[in-house]
Amino acid sequence: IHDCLRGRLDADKGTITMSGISKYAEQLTNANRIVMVACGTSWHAGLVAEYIFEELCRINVEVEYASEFRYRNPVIAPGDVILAISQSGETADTLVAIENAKKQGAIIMGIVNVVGSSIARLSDTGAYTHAGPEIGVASTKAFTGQLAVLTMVALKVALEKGTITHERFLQLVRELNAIPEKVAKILEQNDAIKALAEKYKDATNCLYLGRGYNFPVALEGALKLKEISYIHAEGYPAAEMKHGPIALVDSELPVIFIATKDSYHEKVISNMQEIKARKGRVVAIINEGDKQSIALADDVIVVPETDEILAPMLNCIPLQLLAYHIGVAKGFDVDKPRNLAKSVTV
Ligand code: F1P
Repeated sequence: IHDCLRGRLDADKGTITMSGISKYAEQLTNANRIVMVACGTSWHAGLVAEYIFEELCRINVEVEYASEFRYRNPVIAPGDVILAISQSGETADTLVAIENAKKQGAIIMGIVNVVGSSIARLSDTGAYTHAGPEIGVASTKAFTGQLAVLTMVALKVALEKGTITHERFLQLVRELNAIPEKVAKILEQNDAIKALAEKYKDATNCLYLGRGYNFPVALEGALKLKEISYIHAEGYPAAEMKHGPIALVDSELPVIFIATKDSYHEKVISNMQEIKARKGRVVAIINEGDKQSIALADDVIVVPETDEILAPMLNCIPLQLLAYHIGVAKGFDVDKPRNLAKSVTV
């Protein structure tokens, strides 16, 4: 996050500089629609960004799996901006999706980690995440980097469009600047999360639930568990639980709630009550002093408070650590999960 913010965010002056997007800044600001295309973890970052762009910029956003988008015949209209998100910059589905859109005249913006990669080269404009090399196959820090960059882009567009007040802009810039320190605080809890991993490592299924900005975090937590611990996991919007997944809940099922304080908190608490009433085992990611969650959950992981828009950057980290420690406890090579490739180039 430090590397990603450095040179771009000046919290003292309250400015964000992103030279990479300046060339097409006007098209982005006046975009009729932003279509985010990505795969896996990067797609989850796109989902969080959808909420952020809609909230701050009031632009219509769609988030598409590149692996579907490339084979469809999507309608690309003048004023559409295609935003490709990729850690490796080499994912074939994302690459072909943007090639197709480019042929139809769309402007392509790339949010890519690997400098000089194919997606970066094909993009008309964009910003690197500068998250550094991902050592493991499963994306982790790239996700937080993508969220930081996407948030900075949204903030710049919102300011330009006038859909955000200067005060709110400054408030978010200051909060963004405080994220690295808060991430470090979460990492200090490594041992406690390792102990939780021991407790839950024999689960055969896991449900991850969140609302709003934290719904994609639930998806990402479940994906990490699948990728590196080989435990079947599903991420769901907590509000959708009653439309099906609630049938899975019994005393064996761990349900991981992303329950940090935000505008959805009371609703998340009532979902937690529904799980407890069916004897599910609840692990909750919470903020300090959340008595309601503490009373309901079997286990909690406390993360520092931040603005709800930025919370996914913090909330994903204990979930990544949990998946990591469960994978290690089960004796798996978490850096090279079976059947997965760093960049899926076919
Ligand atoms: C997309 C992705 C990763 C996942 C795995 C396979 O990669 O699905 O999210 O962890 O490595 O590829 P990318 O387009 O972000 O490089």
